[in-house]
Amino acid sequence: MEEEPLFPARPVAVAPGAVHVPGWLDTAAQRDLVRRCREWASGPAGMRRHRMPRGGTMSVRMAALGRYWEPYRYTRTLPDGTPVTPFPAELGRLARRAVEAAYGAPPDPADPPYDVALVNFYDAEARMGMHRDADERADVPVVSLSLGDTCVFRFGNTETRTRPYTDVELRSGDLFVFGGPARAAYHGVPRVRPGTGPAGIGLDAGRLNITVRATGLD
Ligand SMILES: O=C(O)CCC(=O)C(=O)O
Repeated sequence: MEEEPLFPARPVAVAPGAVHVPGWLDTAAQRDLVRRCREWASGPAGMRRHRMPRGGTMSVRMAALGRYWEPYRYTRTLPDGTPVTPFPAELGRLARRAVEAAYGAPPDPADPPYDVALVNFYDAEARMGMHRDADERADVPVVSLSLGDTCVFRFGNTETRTRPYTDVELRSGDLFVFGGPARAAYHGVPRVRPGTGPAGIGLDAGRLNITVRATGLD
């Protein structure tokens, strides 16, 4: 029998506007998302290791939904003109529920809609450096879902890539939302803990992260 948390954890405020909701997705929801990630990863914009403008290649593999993303811009198509997999309506619905779970209130209906998602895959060596999600025009909370191996998620401040920051262990099924005063905070993933993912979600190794965002672009 699969183990579900008896008392689902409550939201934990990491910083003003930044909320961690441990164990938000149950096993069935995680399994469903892993299956969908596989489909999205086989689409035209996934799974790529992007080159950084200053040289170097990201260790994380990424798939883009809704719009193509490469450091540091969104485009409607891939560089060769191939259309990107459309943004799945189910992710928009999930993101709105996530905001409500984190903040205790539904998103502002006047906000631009969620319209893009990045699916990140981390193997045991992959990392993500401290950065801000700054390519969106809309000031709408970012919704981040974790699947598979646990990682250390570093959530910092809006001024510098360095301290002060808080290290949070994100486990499979966890939700992290950052908006308002935390929307422009630096964040990154300095470490993944290989072999810590749960059985039964269809991911034998590695970590998947889905971030859902509203670009506010036309
Ligand atoms: O993998 C994560 O938890 C963070 C991903 C992230 O920071 C991003 O996609 O911008």
